[in-house]
Amino acid sequence: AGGFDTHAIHAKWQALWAEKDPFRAGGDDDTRPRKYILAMFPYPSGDLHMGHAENYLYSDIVARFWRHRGYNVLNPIGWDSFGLPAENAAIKRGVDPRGWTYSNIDQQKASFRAYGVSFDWSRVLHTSDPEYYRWNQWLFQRLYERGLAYRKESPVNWCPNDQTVLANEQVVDGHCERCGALVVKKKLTQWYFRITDYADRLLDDLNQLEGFWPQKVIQMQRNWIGRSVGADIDFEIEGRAEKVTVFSTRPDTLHGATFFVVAPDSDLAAELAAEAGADVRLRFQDYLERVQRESEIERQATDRPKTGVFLERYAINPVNGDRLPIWAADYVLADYGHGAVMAVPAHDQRDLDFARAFDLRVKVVVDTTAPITGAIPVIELDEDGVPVGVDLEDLNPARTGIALVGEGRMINSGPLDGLSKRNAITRAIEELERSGRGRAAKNFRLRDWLISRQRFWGTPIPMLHTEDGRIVPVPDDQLPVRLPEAEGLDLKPKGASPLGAATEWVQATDPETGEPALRDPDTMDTFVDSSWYFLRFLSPTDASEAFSSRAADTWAPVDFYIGGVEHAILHLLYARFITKALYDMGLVDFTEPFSSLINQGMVILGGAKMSKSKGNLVVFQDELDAHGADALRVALAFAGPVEDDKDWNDVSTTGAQKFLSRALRVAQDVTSDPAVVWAEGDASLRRVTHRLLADAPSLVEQTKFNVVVARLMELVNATRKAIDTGAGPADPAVREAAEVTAMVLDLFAPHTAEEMWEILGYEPFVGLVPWRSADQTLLIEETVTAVVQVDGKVRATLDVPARIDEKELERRAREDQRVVRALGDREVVRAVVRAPKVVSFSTK
Ligand code: ANZ
Repeated sequence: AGGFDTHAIHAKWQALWAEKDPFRAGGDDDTRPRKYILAMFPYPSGDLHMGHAENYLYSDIVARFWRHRGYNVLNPIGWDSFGLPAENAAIKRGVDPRGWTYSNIDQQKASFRAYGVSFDWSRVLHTSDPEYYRWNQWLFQRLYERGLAYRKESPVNWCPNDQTVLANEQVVDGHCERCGALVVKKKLTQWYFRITDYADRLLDDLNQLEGFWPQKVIQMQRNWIGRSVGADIDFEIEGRAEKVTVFSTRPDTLHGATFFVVAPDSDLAAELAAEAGADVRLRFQDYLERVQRESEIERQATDRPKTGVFLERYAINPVNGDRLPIWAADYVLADYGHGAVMAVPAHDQRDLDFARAFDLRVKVVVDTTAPITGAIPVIELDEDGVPVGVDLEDLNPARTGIALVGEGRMINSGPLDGLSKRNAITRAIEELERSGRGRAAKNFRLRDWLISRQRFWGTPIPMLHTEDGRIVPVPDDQLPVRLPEAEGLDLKPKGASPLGAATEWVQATDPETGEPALRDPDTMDTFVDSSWYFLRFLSPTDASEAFSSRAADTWAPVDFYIGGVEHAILHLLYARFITKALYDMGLVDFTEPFSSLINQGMVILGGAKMSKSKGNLVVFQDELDAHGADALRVALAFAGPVEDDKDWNDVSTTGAQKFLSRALRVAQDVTSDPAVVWAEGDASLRRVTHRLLADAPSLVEQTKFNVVVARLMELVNATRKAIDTGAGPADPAVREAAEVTAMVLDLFAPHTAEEMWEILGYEPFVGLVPWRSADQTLLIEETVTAVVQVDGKVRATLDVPARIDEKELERRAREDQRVVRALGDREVVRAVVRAPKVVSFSTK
């Protein structure tokens, strides 16, 4: 377009970048300050798509910016190359997942180069390389030594169709995300990482990230970790020797407990049912089978009818000796707290719904009509502080169906009577501890991280199972435990890892006794791979350690991290956990891996998510071919704020192309040589140039990339005008504007920027040129005199900035006292505003 061979310009600079590798990070002797810029590494599922185009554009803008600012920038790239899609593709085609994976990686590498991304190509890593996953195994051993990796039997999500374990996030509304089959719970022995040991720190340290991470992500992590404080309370069970403990956030309501509920899928429920009568056992079995088909989400839904089975057993309320009937009901979860609750229907909605469904007793112990100082009363109070026209009986939950969850004063609670809810909680815990019937406790929603997968394409778990049933780690000097060839293995999911059938591979030797042992056939969740990859980039080829602690001290944590909000919880939480574990091992000197985080929006089309199946996919490679990388980059950067979704209908590649041609023509039209004296240039064009130099840094740091592009367009237009109708092509200000355009345009359109830089008479690379500092004297606002007329008569003059907009000028005119007087009480029916010179008001 516009007489330039876009394709040739792109090819030329890509070849030169490949040859000279100008964007490598500086080494140890580099004294510049450092910035570690990272975009979440891609999964090689095919070629790059528009989501990648956006993500890596933004990180590239930031990386290029800091290079111009004089920083030693690390902007690496690697591939998250283990995982299911490769395995599924391999199963479908009967081939090795390796081939599929690495050919996609090659394609993505070529596409990144074609997109002009300034990566440090000397640090490429692939998590599926033994040189990488060896260190996953090393990490596993370090966690195992500290008791942070362990095996346990517990109920896991099981897809009966795919014959495999699913992570919680792979279960959608109770069904398998991939095949749609109803997911069931199955008890399996699996490896876990003890992330719950870090729950408090993972929660508390979020405070440090306030203002640097999106608030939404911080909140999602807080909810996911879900800390609750309260008490553990021990209950006697009639006919049973051991007590049963429940967790409650409301120990103040213990006097209001009227029944007791156990999770149907808990060991306790099975034990209690086993000792009950035959018909109870039968009903319980039926119920349990039904419950096992439900997902956790369904079970926690508040709007579904309550179900349960009375086990014909009783718990004893420790404070008043009441006999509490024990029910098994699905709204109590087996793996939260202790899998059992004391039910207080008057003050807990779920308990109340259940009590009303099965006609159980409701006992109010908090008078929510009683005024509490400091709390906002829900009820209108009269002068004496007594609620107007409300009687506690009016609020009786048994009749209204509404639990009394608010503030109030304790009643029917013996020694707690009269206390506020908060004081009563404290007192209740003191009392429980004193009498040995309970203690302060806290609980987390967070579960330990199940990392075993019955898959082929992942990191083998480096553990051995001996004939006498011991579990022995593979010693460090025998790592990596390499994956065998896929050839000859049936990768189809069948309930057990395909590696178990690799007869030669599974045979190993117990390093302690020399006896035969079997390898653990499972592989690790690929989130293990991505939990520490940002550290591997610091010494990616080091064969002696996972990462260099010294390099970590100098480069990490990551200064700027960008990726999709779909990683708001899992990846980011796991990376935070592993970072803290490494800190405790003395291997890194920081506790948070990512100092700042940005979630980019999605590229959508016509308001909808793009997908192959919907047939609304805009193909990255097609756009590159049609418009060139620079036009695509500029169009995406210009389409809107980073965090917003961008509708492809608003992404104008042709507009971007025209802008880039205009910029190139400006460079071509410059007739002065590089030796000009800037100060002799046209002042009004220089002002535009220097305002951009002054404003762009903070705009980039606030990721307002679209605004910077708009300002570049403004500068190119101003330069064009100066060449054609103003100072002329030989004016130093024109050269200066063109040079600054090239330097700033490098963030967005690096090929075009390099081309301009060359046209302007310089050696490559504009990508490495230091940012010019803005001349402060040019930033002082130019003022002009505006005239204000009322009904044709000049009533006032105002000194205003030359760049004032019409709205602001009108506002100032209306506020001027002389104008106010001239208008009197007459009404303005028409205002004509010509910024910055004239405002004319007409009255009736
Ligand atoms: C008595 C009580 C009275 C409760 C009251 C609440 C209000 P969070 O905040 O989510 O931690 N609970 C305990 N274990 C449970 C389980 N395994 N499945 C389902 N519910 C369980 O919730 C803690 C509260 O949830 C606990 O406090 C318990 O009910 C219930 F007016 O105890 B509460």
